[in-house]
Amino acid sequence: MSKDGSDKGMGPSTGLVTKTKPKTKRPSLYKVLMLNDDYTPMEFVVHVLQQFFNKNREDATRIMFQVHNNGVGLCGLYTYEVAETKVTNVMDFARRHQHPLKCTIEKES
Ligand code: TYC
Repeated sequence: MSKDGSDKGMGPSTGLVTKTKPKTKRPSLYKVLMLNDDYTPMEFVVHVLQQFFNKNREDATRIMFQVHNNGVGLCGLYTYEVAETKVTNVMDFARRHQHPLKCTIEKES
């Protein structure tokens, strides 16, 4: 009860504290996958992996060979908007250099 006599219908305090769970959900992540083709030069792919996916030369080379040998390779995991932007920017860059390099997005299970 407050000093003015109103208790706003709350009754006596029971000392019970109810916690509300913070409702922050982690965003879903998406894989950006690079696809092999017969024409894009290996050095160009390594350059793309360094410039657009912040890989060092060693990791970039490993991923490039993974794609070259297996048809597909993982460039990174990002939120949807970031993944989409990477794919657009990479394919734009490749097209401007007249290479057929392709990337795709796949939802992380
Ligand atoms: N297969 C290409 C070549 O032999 C190299 C390559 C690697 C192309 C990875 C695309 O995503 C790629 N020149």
